[in-house]
Amino acid sequence: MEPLIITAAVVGAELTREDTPYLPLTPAEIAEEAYRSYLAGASIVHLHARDADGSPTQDPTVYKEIMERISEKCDVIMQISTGGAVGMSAAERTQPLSLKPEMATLTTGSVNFGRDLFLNPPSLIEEFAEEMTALQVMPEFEIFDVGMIENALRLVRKGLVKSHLHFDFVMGVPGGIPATADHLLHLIRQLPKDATWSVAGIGRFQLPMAVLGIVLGGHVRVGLEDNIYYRKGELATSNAQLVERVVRIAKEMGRKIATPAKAREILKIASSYST
Ligand code: KMH
Ligand code: ZN
Repeated sequence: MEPLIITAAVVGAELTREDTPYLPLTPAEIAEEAYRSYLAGASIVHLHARDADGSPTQDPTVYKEIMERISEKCDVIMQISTGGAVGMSAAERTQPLSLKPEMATLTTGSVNFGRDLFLNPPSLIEEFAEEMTALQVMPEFEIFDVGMIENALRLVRKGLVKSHLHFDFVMGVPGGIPATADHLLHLIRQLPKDATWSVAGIGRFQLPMAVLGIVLGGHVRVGLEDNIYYRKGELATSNAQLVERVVRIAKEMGRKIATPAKAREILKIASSYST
């Protein structure tokens, strides 16, 4: 099996300090969490940004500060969110693409998101894909339900995506595909032969889905964005703590951990981010 790519989703858009006191909010805090996750074994960091009062923002100047701080310290792959937060406009969501990160998320369909709606109609998806391709930003397809895979492949057939195909299965969002082994196997079976995939289990499903990702030859996403607990009733004290556990389990099972350079090779990313 290929070395394991671990993505750390360090902040997200929904959580607050009331949910967990360990959530990074300022650019310095987010960059530090990203760096510590890298030291723990993450080769990709999935980034959201927060404004001065802690609310989600897609302001490229905030992303720029986060990315500069991270790139000063390490060569981890930076993947910005184009999902942003529910309710943001399409124009707002794509703003940080102007920074030309190596990767960005691309959710290929709409999905109920708890009590909200995460809206991604075909016109928006196509526009995002075109912009990423024009800027040479590699999309990671965020798959919240099975139909989103076919939507992603439609983009490829239309020539709107030309990069290596990498899918992240986000499983266990209330409104999306449940986090079960059966559903994961079904998702994997829908992928083209050369595609790669990772799995992000939400909440208490983070650990079991990560273990399945390791044993099935996929890759793994963990972090506070998806899950704030280390175990039932015990908050995780950092993103790195969640990454470290995946590293330990993977090594016990004989799976090597990908460095950022190895992850670039697996994902066929040509060049690294430069400010
Ligand atoms: N915050 C969610 C509405 C992404 O980063 O692309 C969307 C999200 C997915 O987190
Ligand atoms: Zn996200």
